[in-house]
Amino acid sequence: MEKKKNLSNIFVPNTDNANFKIGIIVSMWNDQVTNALKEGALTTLEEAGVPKNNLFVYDVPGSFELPSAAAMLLDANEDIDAVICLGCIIQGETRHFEFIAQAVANGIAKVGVEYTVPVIFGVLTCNTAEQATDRAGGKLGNKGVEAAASCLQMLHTHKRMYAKR
Ligand code: DLZ
Repeated sequence: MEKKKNLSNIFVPNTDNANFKIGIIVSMWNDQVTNALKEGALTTLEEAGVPKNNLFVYDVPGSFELPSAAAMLLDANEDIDAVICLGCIIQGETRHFEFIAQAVANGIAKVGVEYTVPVIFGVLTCNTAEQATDRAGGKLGNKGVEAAASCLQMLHTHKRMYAKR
């Protein structure tokens, strides 16, 4: 079988993950793609030792809603240590792509800075549907896996930074 190749070098920290509580927000636009991202993220986190009960999955209508849903979750539940945002924005005939992609990227970054916890950008921004499926369990790997790996890396960085407080 052909080996699936992620675009980045993935390092998944696989120890001391049992106490992390992680929110996963999934956009329902292009849901075949985003469900594959979700599966990739869930499998990676569980294989790294995060218990199923510590993973809190929520759907939102589209990627535009990802930042506000991440903020809502962090506001509503102080136990959440990090949030992974998963979405798929595909270029259409109108200018929606640039507005949504820009707003989502800025919004997700802002939530992370405001709450000082990892808020991960697991959003595909593609020119074609084929580019998206290639990156959602296809020949270029799975961005959901990368998002989960980034999340665990950032959680350990956060833990080290806050250890002396
Ligand atoms: C409206 C819209 C369009 C045209 N395209 C996408 C897309 O490619 N990917 C995506 O995640 N969401 C899209 N949306 C929906 C918006 O993100 C949002 O849900 C609606 O504008 C309602 O706020």
